[in-house]
Amino acid sequence: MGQQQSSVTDRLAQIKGAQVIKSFCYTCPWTCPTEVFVRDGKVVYHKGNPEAPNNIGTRCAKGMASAWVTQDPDRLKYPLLRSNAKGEPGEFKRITWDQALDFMAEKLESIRQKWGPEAVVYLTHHDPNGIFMVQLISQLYGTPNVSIGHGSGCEGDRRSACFTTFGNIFPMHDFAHSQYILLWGMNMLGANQALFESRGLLEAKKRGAKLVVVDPSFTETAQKADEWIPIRPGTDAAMALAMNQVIVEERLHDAAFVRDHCEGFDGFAEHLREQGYTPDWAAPICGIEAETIRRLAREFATRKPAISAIFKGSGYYTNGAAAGRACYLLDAITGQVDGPGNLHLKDFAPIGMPATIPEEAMTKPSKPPLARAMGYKMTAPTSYPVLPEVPNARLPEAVLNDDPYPVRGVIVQAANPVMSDPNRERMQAMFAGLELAVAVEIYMSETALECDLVLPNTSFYEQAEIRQGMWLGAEAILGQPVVPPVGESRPMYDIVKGLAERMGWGQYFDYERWEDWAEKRVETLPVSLEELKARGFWAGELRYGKPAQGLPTKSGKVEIYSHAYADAGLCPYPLWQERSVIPDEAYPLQVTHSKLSAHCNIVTQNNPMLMEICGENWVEINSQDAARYGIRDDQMVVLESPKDKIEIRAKVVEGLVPGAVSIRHGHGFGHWAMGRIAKGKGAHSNNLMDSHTNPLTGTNSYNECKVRVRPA
Ligand SMILES: Nc1nc2c(c(=O)[nH]1)N[C@H]1C(S)=C(S)[C@@H](COP(=O)(O)OP(=O)(O)OC[C@H]3O[C@@H](n4cnc5c(=O)[nH]c(N)nc54)[C@H](O)[C@@H]3O)O[C@H]1N2
Ligand SMILES: Nc1nc2c(c(=O)[nH]1)N[C@H]1C(S)=C(S)[C@@H](COP(=O)(O)OP(=O)(O)OC[C@H]3O[C@@H](n4cnc5c(=O)[nH]c(N)nc54)[C@H](O)[C@@H]3O)O[C@H]1N2
Ligand code: SF4
Ligand SMILES: [Mo]
Repeated sequence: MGQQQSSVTDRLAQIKGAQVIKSFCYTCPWTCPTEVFVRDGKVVYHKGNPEAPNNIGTRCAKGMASAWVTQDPDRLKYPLLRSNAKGEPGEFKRITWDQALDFMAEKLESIRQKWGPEAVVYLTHHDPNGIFMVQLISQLYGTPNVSIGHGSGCEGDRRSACFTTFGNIFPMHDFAHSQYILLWGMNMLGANQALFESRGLLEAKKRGAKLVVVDPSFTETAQKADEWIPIRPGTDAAMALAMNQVIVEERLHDAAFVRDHCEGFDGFAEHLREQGYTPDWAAPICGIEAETIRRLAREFATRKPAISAIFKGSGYYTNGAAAGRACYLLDAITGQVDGPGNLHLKDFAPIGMPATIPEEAMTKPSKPPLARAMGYKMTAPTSYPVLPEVPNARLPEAVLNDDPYPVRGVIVQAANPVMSDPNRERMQAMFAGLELAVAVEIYMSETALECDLVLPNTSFYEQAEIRQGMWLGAEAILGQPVVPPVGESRPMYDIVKGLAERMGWGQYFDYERWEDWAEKRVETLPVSLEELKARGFWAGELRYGKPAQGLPTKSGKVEIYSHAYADAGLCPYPLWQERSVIPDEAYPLQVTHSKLSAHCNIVTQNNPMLMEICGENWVEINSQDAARYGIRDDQMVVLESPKDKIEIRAKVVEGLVPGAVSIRHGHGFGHWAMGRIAKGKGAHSNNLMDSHTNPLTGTNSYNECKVRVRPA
């Protein structure tokens, strides 16, 4: 098949008179390998790489529209320095790269002198080549505060659940081989994950697998499901614990698997009994009948291979860490871990670091990372037991109150916390309070507007990168520059090289061409750079059955009993707790969020093709609630929380739990910066919420918010 497909590539290249370069898409975090067709320095066509297991040649609408980024007139072209007072929306003047890097190096040095290296934080999400900055700012400069995975802004709860249970930070999903798929708010056909996973889900369904979607909303995925379970928001932990209880009580668990590969099954059985986590207990909490919970538990335990999977749905609340663990414990006690058709414990490719820094040149941090120092002050250690990343929404405490210690510099790359984190006002106040705020961006983003220095970054079409591929097995993928940089924009490896030269560390970043560092990074891979360039990816063997080989948890086993929790003085088994914000008479509706298929986060709203498909966001409201509050379909409404209000279009739907509203892609629209197409379209919802974080993981809790609604 590969050969046949690649001849299609050759024919297309001939017809288009174009050169084909293997690369990958980074419009969303799933990084599909691609073939990019280039003629006269322009992208004339691009498609999925047919040989790559991630996407098998397919792409989504966002990826198909992505080459716009190489020609968007609103892209940042030059380094910019603020020319007005902090706290006001920035006015900027153009400066040279030399001036920009001198300014940044001097500020970094002065912060280190005054406050220590830990007073600088580096945040990135959409993180091309963030690893270069991590090596500079963490290993050499000496701050422990780097967040390259953006865990607390995103899926910290899911990662922590997977990490504490299976010792793996990145769960993937072998849906293609499943017989029973239980998704807890994971909207695979709306907010798509890796494309082979979405395709696998649909293939499994065609084969006769059962798909059950637990979600307050009748989502794109629920619409394709055999059964939609309209759960009350923030109550997944209760339902999942009750399902565990049925499986244990009726001895439907996998006795051999829990004996050989798990720690703590008997203790968990006791815990469920003691706490009284039965379907009758859970039913009124979740709004799901006890008999349905019982039936689903029995089905899940007996129709194998099965998978119980989560993404952000359960993690949007302050009780999301326990919910995530409870959902994964269904996989654990039924022995459905890392086999074909199960939750898959991803293997990672051994990609080397770009810089070799000798031990004696490294600066050891003298203070603990913020994730530890800010930790939940429960019992003994003050620490987030399970997520070693900067808790974003609490960063203003360090900047504005010096709690737990002063932070004075923030470097943000390819993330936009002023728009994506809860409580915009607090984030803006934080940026105003910094001695150095730098945005490395492709647009003048809402966060860049608050910064001192804005550095234009190349897009993924204009730079090289080697990174982990988003496939079940180990995989390395290569992104290659296919067109020249827009304006004077630079890739991170050049920005870091310029900074390192000024800060006395130039010898560690002494590459001339990108191939120089790339050669080094692939030394540890069983493939040469030439082979990677020709094929675009390297994929290792797909391995199943890791629990039998020992897991990187403290016990080496699947931890039903979590040592990480126990060591932090917490209950080692999941406990049910109410979330923080409960609707009341004044604000009777619970906010939920969900993403849209034609957009990715706050990345795609300046793309005219995607905006033509979906040009604004909206709020969904159940028809009963709409009638109660006098709301008509397609009408503009005011959504008001105790903190702020927004005007947004309403869609009246049947498929939503009464008492909840679903703001679709609420953080991604209503831009007041970015570009001409994005600006002013739709409504931005994140200032409705206060800065709630999950007490165990430090993750932002975007749905901790209650509102009332009225016609605008
Ligand atoms: N097209 C597209 N794809 C994307 C993205 C994108 O922006 N667009 N973003 C990417 C990123 S960064 C991420 S993190 C992932 C996120 O992937 P998902 O987590 O699948 O996406 P979301 O839309 O954030 O939330 C999923 C669902 O959770 C439901 N939900 C809300 N509250 C609850 C609850 O209490 N219980 C349950 N069971 N469900 C609940 C919502 O109704 C929604 O349908 O998607 C990635 N893929
Ligand atoms: N209310 C609400 N809030 C949410 C969510 C939600 O569902 N609801 N989802 C949360 C989730 S899951 C996530 S992951 C976060 C995402 O939010 P963030 O982590 O802040 O990041 P992104 O949306 O990925 O991208 C932000 C910035 O990256 C820039 N960018 C795009 N490509 C490049 C590039 O190649 N180089 C550089 N330097 N910059 C680039 C864009 O211009 C944009 O300003 O939002 C979170 N916030
Ligand atoms: S899934 Fe993500 S990486 Fe793949 S084509 Fe779509 S936007 Fe690009
Ligand atoms: Mo995310």
